[in-house]
Amino acid sequence: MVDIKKVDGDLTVSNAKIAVVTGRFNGFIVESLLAATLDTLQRAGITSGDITVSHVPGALEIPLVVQTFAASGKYDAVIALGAVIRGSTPHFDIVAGESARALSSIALATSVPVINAILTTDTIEQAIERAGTKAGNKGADAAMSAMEMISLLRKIN
Ligand code: INI
Repeated sequence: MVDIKKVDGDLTVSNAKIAVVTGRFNGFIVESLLAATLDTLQRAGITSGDITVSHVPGALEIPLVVQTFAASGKYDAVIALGAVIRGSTPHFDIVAGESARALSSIALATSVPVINAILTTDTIEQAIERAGTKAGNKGADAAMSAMEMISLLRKIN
């Protein structure tokens, strides 16, 4: 019986450059995501010189900057951080849907992992829960996902 080949990513990577694109809208939530992303990346051994952070007005501006980082060829992964809250957003479906769709297509078009940590919640309480309280911190999860994807793509390639 031939062994099945397994290719999985690790959670530690060396020499990885990571860009983080951060929305200012709902900044109170998003800055908590950013702090956890940076903390997790650095605790995993990514040095501050290999991390670039960029701020944009809101979720709708995030994809263009993510695309610019991804297409530059200088980054191993790009993380998108934002918060779209239905309760305070009449055009929630447009803002949430368009940003998510664009991020997925950027990853496929550039072959650079794009980690979508734009929270989409019904209420501000749910957003707070995902930004460092009882549901963890999606910014930290995004950092782990970025490292796993960088590692996996390096192994496959
Ligand atoms: N942007 C967000 O990141 N979150 C939101 O909840 C939000 N709301 O509520 O509208 C939001 N809107 C701004 C949008 O992303 C653009 O910055 C704006 O439309 C200018 O293009």
